Amino acid sequence: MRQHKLALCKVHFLDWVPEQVERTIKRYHMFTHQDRLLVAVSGGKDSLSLWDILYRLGYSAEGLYIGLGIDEGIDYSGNSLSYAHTFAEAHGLVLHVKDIKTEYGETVSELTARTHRGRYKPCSVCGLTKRHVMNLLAQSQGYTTLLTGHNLDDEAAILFGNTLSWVGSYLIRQGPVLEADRPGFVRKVKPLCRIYEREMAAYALLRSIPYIQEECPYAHDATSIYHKELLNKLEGDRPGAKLSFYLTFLQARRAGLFSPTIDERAEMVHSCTECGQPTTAPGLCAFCRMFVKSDYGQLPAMGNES
Ligand code: Q46
Ligand code: ZN
Repeated sequence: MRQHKLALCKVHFLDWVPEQVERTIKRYHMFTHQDRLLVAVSGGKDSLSLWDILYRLGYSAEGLYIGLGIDEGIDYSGNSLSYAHTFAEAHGLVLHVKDIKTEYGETVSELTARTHRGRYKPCSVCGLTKRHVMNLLAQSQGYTTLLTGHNLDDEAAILFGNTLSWVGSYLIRQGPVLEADRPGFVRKVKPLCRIYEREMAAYALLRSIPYIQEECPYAHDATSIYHKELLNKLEGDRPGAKLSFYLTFLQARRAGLFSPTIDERAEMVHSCTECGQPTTAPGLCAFCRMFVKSDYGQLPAMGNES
């Protein structure tokens, strides 16, 4: 690991990763052993490894798998669900499964094609759907904290995208912890935010965690992949650049470099008239609006929100 000037054998690497995650959990006051934790599990290496690390650290965490119905010839969603199931069963852990088609009548692919006449990319529709379902389940079942498997590469790419266009409202909210500072929102945390993607891949491999290797068929369209490639070039020349980019941003944010606008400070939170979830605009939330067939109004710009 050139970025840490550190070389470890398998045994020590498999101890090092959970130690680093535990330090991150404590450093950012993410949660304690008394919290009710819900991990968003996609069947990929990051979320399954996160669940594994929590298990090894003695935290009790349940999983949530969201069936998005992404099936572009490879049954991506079906395959990823079976990896999530396999892991949960092997460790005796509870996995909640929410299927979008069953619950709402359409898959993410169908929704993308229908709503907004295909003007939005599947990732925008998917992101909105996942955030809605995660918050709804976590809140309705009394979980205190929602955990996602975003790693350092994910966070640096999101930060890079938001910095390129200086999206202040996202920059101010990006970080290891998103507090439940508005009614109806569950606290969200990212315990892997300081671990490189390569390190997570090595962890999953060395722990022999079976996970879905294929990329989501829509991933090639995601701008974040391009940003990751750019950052990888930088990291190749300057090991540690990604970590430093992310950590110095957090420092700047803590120092008050970004502050909410007057409009954002005055922003009210309403309850969606359909699902009861929080929304900043009165009436339907963005998710429920997406399902209303006659409404082709603006979706919020969601691509870079994590
Ligand atoms: S699952 Fe969904 Fe990702 Fe696929 S459609 Fe895009 S956002 S790439 S993490
Ligand atoms: Zn709603």
